[in-house]
Amino acid sequence: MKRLSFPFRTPGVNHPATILSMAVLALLLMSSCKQAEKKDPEPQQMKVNGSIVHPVVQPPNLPRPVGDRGAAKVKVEMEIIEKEMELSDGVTYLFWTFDGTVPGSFIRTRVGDEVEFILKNHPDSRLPHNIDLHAVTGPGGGAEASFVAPGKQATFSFKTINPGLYVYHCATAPVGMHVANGMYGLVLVEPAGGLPPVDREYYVMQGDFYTQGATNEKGLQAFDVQKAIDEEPEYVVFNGRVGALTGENAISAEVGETVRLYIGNGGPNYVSSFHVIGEIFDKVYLEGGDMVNKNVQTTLIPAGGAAIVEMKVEVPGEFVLVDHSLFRAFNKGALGILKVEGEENEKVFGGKIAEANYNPATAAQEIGNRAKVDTVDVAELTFEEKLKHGEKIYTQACLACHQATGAGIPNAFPPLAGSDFLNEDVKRAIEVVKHGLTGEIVVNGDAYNSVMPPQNLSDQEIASVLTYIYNNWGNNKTEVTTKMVDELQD
Ligand code: HEC
Ligand SMILES: [Cu+2]
Repeated sequence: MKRLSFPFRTPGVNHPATILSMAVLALLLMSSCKQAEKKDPEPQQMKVNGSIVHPVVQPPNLPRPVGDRGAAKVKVEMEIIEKEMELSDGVTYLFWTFDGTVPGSFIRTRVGDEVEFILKNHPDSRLPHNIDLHAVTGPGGGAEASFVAPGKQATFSFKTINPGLYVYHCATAPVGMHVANGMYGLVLVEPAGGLPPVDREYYVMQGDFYTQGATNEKGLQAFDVQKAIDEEPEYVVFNGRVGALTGENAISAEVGETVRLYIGNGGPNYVSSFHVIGEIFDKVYLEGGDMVNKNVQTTLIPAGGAAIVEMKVEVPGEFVLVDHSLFRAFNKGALGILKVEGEENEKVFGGKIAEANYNPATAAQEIGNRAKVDTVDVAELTFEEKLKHGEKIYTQACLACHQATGAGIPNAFPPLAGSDFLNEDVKRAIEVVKHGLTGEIVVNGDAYNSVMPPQNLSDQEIASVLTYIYNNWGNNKTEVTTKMVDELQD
């Protein structure tokens, strides 16, 4: 740049128009010169220096950042292993894996690298496999070139020309089945100069699993092709099993750190609505590409796709990674924990400050009045009338929690069908419906420790709904009268 500025200082070049046009020219020259200086060669033309043996690191960990190393020759060796592992406690599955884990080990490269990929299929395998890397530009992403029978190995090479986070997976027919059995992982191609440094990085991949047995049915479970076709998985999990990222396996960070998650979705079927409860993604590299979105609550990760999310963790606590299609999270396994330790930060989160009853006077009065009117003025319904009336009340007031058949929901709402708690003591049952219930109770041997809110029903409505319940679903056929309800203390 210095050489260029010299002529403008020469005396004699003093006509305003000349100066202006020369200034414009100088600007143009400067900017084009700057571009030429900064611009790396096209990724295809990038020269490689030296060679590196790529390390094998087990998820949720991954190799160290590439940083500012130049493009190099990178030798990746990967071994296909078919092996039985736990899918959930007491539930095992014959997984097909890259490097013995689901997802397979994380491959970390930079743009311009020349990758020599050696895929080995363990002699104990029963099937041939291959690999399709979405980071590869070439037929099948390397699938044909890497096809290997048990006890064989295949070598192929490719140059990384598009930076981004990519899925790899087996692409041997039936492809869906190879993926459903766990054959996927992520490959990162960092841009020149690397990604901005962060304090922690983790590797998480979602997948859906199709077992012949129902969710949590113990023992070795076979793959169920019909459930896979119908897209009805028994499990939706992070990193290949229920609990891969909870309890002792939780990922961790300290207050003030920035955490980067490389999130992939192997599928084979489901799309993930990835969310971390109690955190906001400061940055999301959408779909693993160059575009960065900021301040995101939930990011969509397609099957066969990925995203990079970053969050600075400001307060301690357990932050829950979920697929926000919530029944997958709470019933099928798609849950993980990011455990953050460190000092509380009350400016960011003040915690619970106070707790009090909320009892609007108008509603309470209304209910009181209604109950009085009912007991004083309304004649007792016949048994048949109570059944009809009770069914209506049940549908309006109880069904949402206790379910249409009175079966309840395990661990949440106790059953009313054949309930020993209900049949033992009618006065207690009336109290429950009148005043609600909190604290631990045991119903048919199962403990519940939850809250049933007071139901705001009139004495007549309580008599009807309980009569309906007692005379259905195998209960003891008690008839509850308005008088019985009225006699109990309000
Ligand atoms: C918002 C959810 C909810 C609604 C609505 C609800 N319940 Fe409950 N119910 C519960 C919970 C939770 C418990 C257990 C409370 C505990 O753990 O202490 C319970 C317990 C009971 C019990 C005692 C335990 C058993 O299984 O026998 C009875 C009887 C009962 N409810 C009847 C009713 C009736 C009748 C209605 C409708 C008028 C109703 N509930 C509406 C949530 C609900
Ligand atoms: Cu395979």
